[in-house]
Amino acid sequence: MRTAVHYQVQDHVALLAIDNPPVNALSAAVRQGLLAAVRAAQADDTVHAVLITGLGKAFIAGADIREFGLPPQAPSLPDVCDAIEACRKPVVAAIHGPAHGGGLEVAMSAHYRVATSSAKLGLPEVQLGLLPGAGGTQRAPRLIGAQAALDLMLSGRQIGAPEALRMGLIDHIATSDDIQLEGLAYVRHLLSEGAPVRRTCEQTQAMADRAVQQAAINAARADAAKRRGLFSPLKIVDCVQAALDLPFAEGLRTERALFQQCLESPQRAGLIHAFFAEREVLKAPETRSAKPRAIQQVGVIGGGTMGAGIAVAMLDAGLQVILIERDEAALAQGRTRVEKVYDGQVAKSRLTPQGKAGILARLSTSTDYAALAQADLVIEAVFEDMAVKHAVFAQLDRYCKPGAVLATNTSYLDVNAIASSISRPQEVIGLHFFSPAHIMKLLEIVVPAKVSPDVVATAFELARRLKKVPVRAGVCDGFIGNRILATYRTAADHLLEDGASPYEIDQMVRAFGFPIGPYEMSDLAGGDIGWATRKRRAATRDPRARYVHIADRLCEQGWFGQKSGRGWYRYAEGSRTGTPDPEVMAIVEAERTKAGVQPRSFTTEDLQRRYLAAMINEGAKVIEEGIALRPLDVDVTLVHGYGFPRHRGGPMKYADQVGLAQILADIRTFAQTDPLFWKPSALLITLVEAGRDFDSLNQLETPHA
Ligand code: T1G
Ligand code: NAD
Repeated sequence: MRTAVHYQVQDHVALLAIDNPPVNALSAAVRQGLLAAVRAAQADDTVHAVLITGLGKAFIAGADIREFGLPPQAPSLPDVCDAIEACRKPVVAAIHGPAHGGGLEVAMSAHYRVATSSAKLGLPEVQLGLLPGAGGTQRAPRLIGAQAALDLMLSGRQIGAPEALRMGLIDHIATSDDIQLEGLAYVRHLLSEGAPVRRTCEQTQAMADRAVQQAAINAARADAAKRRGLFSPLKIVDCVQAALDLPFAEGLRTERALFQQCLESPQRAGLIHAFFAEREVLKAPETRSAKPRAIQQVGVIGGGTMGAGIAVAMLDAGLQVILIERDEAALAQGRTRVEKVYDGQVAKSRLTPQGKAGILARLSTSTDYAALAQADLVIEAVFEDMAVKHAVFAQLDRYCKPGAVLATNTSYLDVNAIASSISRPQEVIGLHFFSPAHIMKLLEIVVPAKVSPDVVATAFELARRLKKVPVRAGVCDGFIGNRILATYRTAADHLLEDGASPYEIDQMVRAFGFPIGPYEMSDLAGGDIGWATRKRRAATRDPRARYVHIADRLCEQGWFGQKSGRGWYRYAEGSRTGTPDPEVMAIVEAERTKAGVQPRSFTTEDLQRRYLAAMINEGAKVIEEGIALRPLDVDVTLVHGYGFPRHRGGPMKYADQVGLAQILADIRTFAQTDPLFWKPSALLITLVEAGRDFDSLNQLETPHA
């Protein structure tokens, strides 16, 4: 059994070294080891002081998140922190790497804190639907004041050592990265100064001015109330109010009670699912079996909406970029789109003019594909037309060096067909970015049949360098995200024709936690894109399938959305906020009559159940067909690419929380009027019959082959 906390005494200093790789999470074994070590140091008369450090790359990354939801094991972290604080000998926390959540709470319960210059400190519990539940909400304000403490706990951001020193969170910045050595030196310095035990719970200076503290709490409460249905932020504010109003021990009791409420909230389960899912998606089979190729020079074909954004993403990652366009005019527009992004950053003082020049020095542009001869990877983002894609790939096959990775940013087209159109299909992969490509985190890595594993591994490594969240997807129309989007958007259109208004549907979707609804999204992206897709699909559409013509009617009027001043909503000159449009409702009513539909009213719950059931059912089909490896891949895709509220974990996690039997029952009810659209997923039926949930598939080493 690995020792979780190493204990030794050196020159009257008890050295406690936490050893729980990879990030020294505060598992039960670590808590037991820490408590035992503090007690041993306390009882050992030869010990004059205690030093707590972490081995490996971290001090402590917090409580062991995997333990949440499991039966608690003693000692609790609050008890460990109280024991550290109560120690009658000076305790020093020596921090390197991350000191997050419970890790920073351990450090704050120590009497003094030293950190390396590269240390990162934070209280990110809010990102897990929790709050600092080991005294952090009571000790942080006593050390740094209510405002700074609330900022750390409500943003979840991590700060560096210099900022931590300025705000009084640490006492000293080490001069080298050898934290054990630096920690020992600092302890000796404190002992030589006769530094007393300094308990954080007794600190009052930072919260002395009550009016200032109360003002900070009131401001934070107002902000927290605006955070779209999130549970824990307001609880954090309540805890800091208790820190101001109550004696320490009572404040701790308030914190414990509110922590328990957060622990029981479904948001905690959703956010922790999202945390681990974002790490599991990185582990595609190919990343285990193959080595990525080196990428330094990248070609981008097409400098339009996506090409320019992709070029910026590559430049931001420090890569060399060659932008290719079909003619000089388009090339100039492409370069201008790229430069505009950096001009914006300079204007907001996020980048200096020299910085901008340095970045653009790595950008070259051309209309000649021969310029790509040394590119390690080339990605095309030209028109969504198979003939254009084939023409471009023929050029790439002719000019690119052997071993160059050839990628397509297509949204829907058959990547297998694109790959088979050239002599080296094993080098072709889909890299599906989302608009704006330099901002949106999601990257669908579309794996065609003939691709070689190291090309897939290269794509995942590129995603890491671009700081994207990659999801492995198989080839089908729309891959994971756009395929599911097309289905729940169709469900919305059915509801629209059956009697709901686009505005109440958008409202329901926003109330559920999405940033915007499907009709607002259409107006933002441009209704013409969906119209082009519907036209492209018309030839292969199942003639038995219900088809709602309302959106086509709007597009025939040129009402594409924000870009044309009206779509589903009307937009005042220069405004991005639309107002409901009675002329749209007139078209909706006319189409209902044409379709012979007797409109009916829907409750918000009716709308929500259909919209989500469509999303979940299609998600299950995407998994059963192997397009997505696991349910968590669908969750990460919808959360990072389609605005699905992160605190619900994703559609498949949400389905587990509702209960798959309920979801299937709803689908079967809806199928009574439309059996084709509402054909239940075979996987969903199997899981319900087996009494299992989607999460049971996430644990599988080889996803449900
Ligand atoms: N518990 C369990 N596992 C953890 C973990 C944790 N706290 N942190 C990381 N891991 C796993 C992670 O899943 C991955 O596993 C591996 O470690 C490496 O992580 C009472 C309630 C510290 C910045 O929110 O933000 O304390 O995939 O890939 O990029 O108040 O990990 O290899 O199997 O992310 O170098 C608060 C969470 C907890 C910090 C390092 N703490 N961790 O990033 O590595 S709640 C957090 C991180 C709490 C108390 C409360 C990051 C990191 P695997 P990684 P990294
Ligand atoms: P766009 O019309 O804005 O840009 C396409 C660019 O390709 C144009 O500048 C055009 O001049 C250039 N081009 C066309 N043929 C070329 C050729 N033979 N050689 C070099 N350049 C050529 O289109 P977009 O929205 O950027 O979409 C590009 C691709 O990305 C499409 O496949 C689209 O489906 C996909 N995509 C779009 C989005 C989105 O939200 N717009 C999101 C993801 C993926």
